[in-house]
Amino acid sequence: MSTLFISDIHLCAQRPDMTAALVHFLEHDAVGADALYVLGDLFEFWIGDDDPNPLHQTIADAFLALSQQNVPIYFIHGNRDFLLGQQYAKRAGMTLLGDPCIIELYGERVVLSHGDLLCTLDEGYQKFRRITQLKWLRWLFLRLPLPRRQAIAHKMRGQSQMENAYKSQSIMDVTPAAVDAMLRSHDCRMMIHGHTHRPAIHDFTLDGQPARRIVLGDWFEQGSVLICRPGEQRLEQRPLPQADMASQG
Ligand code: OKV
Ligand code: MN
Repeated sequence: MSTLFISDIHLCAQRPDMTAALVHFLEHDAVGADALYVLGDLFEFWIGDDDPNPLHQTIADAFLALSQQNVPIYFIHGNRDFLLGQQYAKRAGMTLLGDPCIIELYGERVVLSHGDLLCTLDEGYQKFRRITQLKWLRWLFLRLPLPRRQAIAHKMRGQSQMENAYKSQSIMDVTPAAVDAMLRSHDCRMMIHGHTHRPAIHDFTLDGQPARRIVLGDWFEQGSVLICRPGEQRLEQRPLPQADMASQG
């Protein structure tokens, strides 16, 4: 009996070791789980389900195989792969969820979110979000020819990297008041999110009652997974499978 949560894997063609690590996780660790939740930023960027990037098919195949072994897979968009659509979700056997989303986890109500919504002090990012959330602008973007989308996305990522270099760590973390408000408005005492790349279990008090916020880790130098069982949550960092094993699949 276990439910798994991962996020912030940031898959891209430049990190074949990460793709191999995730496929290994899906084929070995996730089999037999009650469910797998992916809380966003599975991919480093996403410019449409029609992108022929072979990495996307490799990952879709691995997720689909897991879902066919009766492990339901749920996906919440991150700030990087927010354009991932129903078409790809179907190919990967995943169900798309909104952000935030409330689930009942072994009898407890839990809020799930990617976490970017909670970083309210990051004004530059929140402006980016407001613009790219506009329905008509997304519609337009997705109708551009693929090379145009690639060029625009490449430019936007370069711009963002320069801006982030000047942002302080505290601006890029969650705002405690935003966490409290999200828990209160959904009548929950537990939240699970990613995005900040600061894996931790934070216990605190909310309106006189114990509350818990679990932050998932990223996959950059290691794997990271939250394993939930009735009454228990364990956050694990895992070394990547050996490179020679990874290349053998
Ligand atoms: C994802 C982020 C790039 C942050 C563009 C409309 C517009 C969507 C888009 C283009 C970029 C996603 C889809 C990407 C996240 C960045 C840079 C910063 C902070 C438009 C709708 F405006 F051009 F019309 N995009 N891509 N960033 O490369 O995946 O999260 S992306
Ligand atoms: Mn993120």
